[in-house]
Amino acid sequence: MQRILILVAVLLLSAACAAAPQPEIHVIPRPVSVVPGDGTFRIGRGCKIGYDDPSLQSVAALCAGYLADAGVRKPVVTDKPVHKGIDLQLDGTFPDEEYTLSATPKGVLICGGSPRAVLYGVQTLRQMIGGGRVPVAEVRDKPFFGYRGAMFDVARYFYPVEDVKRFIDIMALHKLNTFHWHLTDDQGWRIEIKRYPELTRVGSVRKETLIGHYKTSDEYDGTPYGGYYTQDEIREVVAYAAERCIDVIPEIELPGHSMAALASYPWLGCTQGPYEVRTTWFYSSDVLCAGRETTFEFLENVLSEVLELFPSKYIHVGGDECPKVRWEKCPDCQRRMRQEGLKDENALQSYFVCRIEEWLHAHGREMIGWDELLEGGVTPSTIVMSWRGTEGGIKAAKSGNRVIMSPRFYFYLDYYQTSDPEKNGERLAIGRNVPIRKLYGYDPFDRLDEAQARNILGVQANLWTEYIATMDHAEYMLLPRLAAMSEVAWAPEGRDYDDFVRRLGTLRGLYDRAGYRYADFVFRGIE
Ligand code: TNX
Repeated sequence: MQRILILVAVLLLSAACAAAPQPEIHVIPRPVSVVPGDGTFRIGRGCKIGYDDPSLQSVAALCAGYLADAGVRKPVVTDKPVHKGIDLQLDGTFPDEEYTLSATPKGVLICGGSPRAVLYGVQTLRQMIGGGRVPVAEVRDKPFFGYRGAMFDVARYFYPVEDVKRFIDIMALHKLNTFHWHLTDDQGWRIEIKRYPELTRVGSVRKETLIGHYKTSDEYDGTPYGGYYTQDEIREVVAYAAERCIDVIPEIELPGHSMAALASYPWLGCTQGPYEVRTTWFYSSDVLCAGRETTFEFLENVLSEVLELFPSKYIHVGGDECPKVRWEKCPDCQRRMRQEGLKDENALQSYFVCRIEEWLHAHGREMIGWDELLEGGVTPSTIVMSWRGTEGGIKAAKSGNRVIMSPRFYFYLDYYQTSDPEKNGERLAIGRNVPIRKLYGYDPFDRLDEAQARNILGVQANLWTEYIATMDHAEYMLLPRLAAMSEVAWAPEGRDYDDFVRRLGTLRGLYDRAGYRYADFVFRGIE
């Protein structure tokens, strides 16, 4: 009798399960394919996460943390296959970043060509979990672009290590793989360099900060502001990012945007100072002197320490917005131009940057610079980051240079998010606006034929912080626009905005659980 009762109960229960509608699977960035099946896998208390290769240990640990965040009690990691739980496996036949995820009522199997691919599968799993269950499905996935970046400007405002880690976590959730860390600028030098202690003693502090917008205000707060990372902290961040399969590219700005360095060591400038760390935004006419050898010695010494800290293949040297007025009057710069047969100051800028590039090559690294570098000419090996628009990037890609597209009218997350910021209650921003729809619609292949398009390494969103002083505010500017950018980077073909917005609802739930701030304009239909 008892047996019959149990049987009836089981039958009733399975009928109820069959009738329950299969939850829709919403993942951002959109996977290559998702084939839903019937039923769900319930991730219960003590759910096991197994891995089959020691290189997956930290991915498994991250997975356990994510499950705990999603409400799973006490997930357990083991270095053996578990079958009735979550299995993580390496599959050497897969390309580096490709993975599959198959969820059955018994468990989830994630296979990837590398630990980073498996981690992408785990990030997808995070978005599939709802109410402690994973819907049965087969997911196949790989990214379109190999470079999927986000830049964080910690020079204008300083963000402590904990904030930077949060930024990296947010990147990992969106399957981005390159963190561009903007560490030096006119308003602050943020990285400890042992050989030049003044860079942080003097250069990391400005005596006060502008209140309001630099175009309309001349009011200052009268309060010193500063901060920097010790080399140990830098190492900590690089290791944290590496665990999340994210490369960190440091940016050391030259020859412009260098007031913090000039204030620390006035002999770096054409007029020899005195200089002070800039207290307002925009940039300064004073730049590194291109005539004196001491400038290059300084930069090589700084970069030597930087290379020790950052294992990344690429190093970013800025190169943007470098006024030439000091060079025009500087006898050392003019002598350099005569000696080197350089026709103008743009050519001098190229000379400057190419020298640094040569040095980086000699040390096994490659150089990225902003698109202004094109004005005086670049070498074929320079990687151009196109920010002033898409023109620079298109021109560079056509002439065979590798390019990262970061055009400001699409990917500048410091711009307003709606067309009527005041009415919509947006906080003060630098200007213009990039609503999420605009960002989502960016075409990275614009005006390029197939061969030229192959020079586009990828895309990047930039968070400049002139008007963003706290992590709360940074997250509000970043999310959910970063989600749109991640889809341009991961799955640029066949995008559909309405479908994206539908899927964004699920990601929003995850933002809420993780405690990430975000702007909700898109959810209220405001553009
Ligand atoms: C231009 S993008 C800059 C930054 C500013 C940004 C503000 C770039 C290479 N230079 O220094 O922070 O505009 O949107």
